[in-house]
Amino acid sequence: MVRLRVLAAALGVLAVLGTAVPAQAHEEKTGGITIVHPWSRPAAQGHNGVIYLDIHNRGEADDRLVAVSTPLATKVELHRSTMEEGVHRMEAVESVVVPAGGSVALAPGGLHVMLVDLKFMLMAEETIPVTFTFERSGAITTGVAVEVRGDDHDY
Ligand SMILES: [Cu+2]
Repeated sequence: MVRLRVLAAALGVLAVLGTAVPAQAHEEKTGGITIVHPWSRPAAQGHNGVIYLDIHNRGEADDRLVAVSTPLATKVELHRSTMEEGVHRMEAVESVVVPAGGSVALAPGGLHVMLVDLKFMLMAEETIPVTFTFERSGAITTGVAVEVRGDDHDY
């Protein structure tokens, strides 16, 4: 948290985040949308990072994740991983639909948020500030935990 506060101050994002970047942000809500346990992996400055999360929609209309932003990356894209003839590829997608009364998982090997050209190293056990914007329900800014997991490192 100490390093995050320094980064946040340096980037001038504290005004946006207030004082609260919850370290254990397992659920955040806006409108009918709930974000469940967003997490990232350690990554080096200048490399790409990744964010995974589950999104639930308790609303009565479909919604779409249309943008993700963080001051820690030069650019943020929504990607889908595919496997074609044994070759791992990623393609950009414009948005991710979250069906009414349903959910969508951004998880290793499938949909994910790509943090392009990190401005800072992502270290294990840090929490990074990220804003998720939905077409109908608006924006949620929350802390995303940087975690080391034992699975392989494909996006
Ligand atoms: Cu990707």
